[in-house]
Amino acid sequence: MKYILALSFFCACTDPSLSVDDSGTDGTELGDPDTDTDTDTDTDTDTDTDTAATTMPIPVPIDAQLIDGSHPLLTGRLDSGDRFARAHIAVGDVDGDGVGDLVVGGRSDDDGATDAGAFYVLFLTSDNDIRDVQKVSAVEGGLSAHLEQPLPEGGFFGYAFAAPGDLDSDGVPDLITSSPTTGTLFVLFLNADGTVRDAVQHDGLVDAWALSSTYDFDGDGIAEIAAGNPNAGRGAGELTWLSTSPTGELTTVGSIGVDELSLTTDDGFGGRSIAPVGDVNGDGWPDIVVGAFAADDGRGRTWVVLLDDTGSALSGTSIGNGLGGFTSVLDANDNFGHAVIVLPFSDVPVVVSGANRDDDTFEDAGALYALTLTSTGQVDSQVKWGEQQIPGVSTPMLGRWGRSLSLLGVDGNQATIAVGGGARTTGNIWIVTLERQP
Ligand SMILES: [Ca+2]
Ligand SMILES: [Ca+2]
Ligand SMILES: [Ca+2]
Ligand SMILES: [Ca+2]
Repeated sequence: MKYILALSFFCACTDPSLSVDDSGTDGTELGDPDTDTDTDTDTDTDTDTDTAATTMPIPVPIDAQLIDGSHPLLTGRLDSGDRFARAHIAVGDVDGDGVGDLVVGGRSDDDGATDAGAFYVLFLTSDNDIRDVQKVSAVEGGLSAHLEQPLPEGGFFGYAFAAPGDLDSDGVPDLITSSPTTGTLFVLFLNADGTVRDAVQHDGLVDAWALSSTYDFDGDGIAEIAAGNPNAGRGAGELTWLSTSPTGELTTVGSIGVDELSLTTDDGFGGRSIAPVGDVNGDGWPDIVVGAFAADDGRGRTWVVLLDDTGSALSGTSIGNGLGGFTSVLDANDNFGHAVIVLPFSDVPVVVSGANRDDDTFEDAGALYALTLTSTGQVDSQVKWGEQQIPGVSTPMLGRWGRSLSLLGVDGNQATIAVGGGARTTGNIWIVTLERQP
């Protein structure tokens, strides 16, 4: 048997289109009341100590650039409550200019109907700005001509994304997204200008609140898609494996849930983030990390799930408050694990997990934790990136920084990621450059 890491997972990627990732976050839907009754007393005594030594495996944030509704290319386009950047993904180089592009969802966009949803293709420049934007919604971007019915009210189109690569080999990367409230998945074949050339719609497979393109277990050249439904199994949550094809078919080929892991009701496993992590335990088969942000009274957990050659779970380790070697203190409703990505450095991969309702600076400011893992999936080292430690980032009250994450690329000792914030406002996204220090 063999597997092919999706999109050259461990390459020293200079092309952001090679990045694998998924999304992430948000959440008014599951235990995330807008009428926040959080009664945290903030008695954290975090001991986020770096194990100072030679070259630190965990990089340091060195730059952050904000893209929000004040950007000249977005002015007047984002409305309050659109939830821009609830999820986003490095889809690949759509326009073929050599720079990978970023798809950013706005699941509560009101084009066509209230909360019908939308996404934007942001054509990035090499200095992490955007040079053009294409919106795809019920009324823009050529989508509606290919749908069986209009995007419905409350469908949250664009809630989660997977980047499967160029499925149909026409030179333009393609995209998979979801309307989780209607149980619909969309395989979208894109044009080089970001509009939709064709769409294949699938109803009834899975309510996908998280999506990720992972590994090619069956060796057909296309990585299997992991879809997370945190509401499955009375809220224990479940991951569903989907195999896709060059024509946009999707077939269920397996699952991971309460039968495989020690999940309990309301853990919310699979919501709202899943990411490939490489071969953690060195058995030759690639493994995954999966968020469970609702677990433990909303403190949240991040699972490291060891897989066999078919994607079945061999075992899982949950990382959280007092669990899995994690040494920071999580408060109730911090939502650790709401967003998860992996920085695929060639030697030691770094897991980044968002706790977008961290209150250590102020209410729901948000924070990120960066972790390296032992071969058993426990935390080996960890660093917390709070608001004060990110150059240029000043999150507003209720900033929810880190509600969503995506990986733009890794090049040597540098990584570039996108970080969503502003959950209760219009929404915003930061492009953050990280660098390992000698
Ligand atoms: Ca491009
Ligand atoms: Ca294509
Ligand atoms: Ca496959
Ligand atoms: Ca493994």
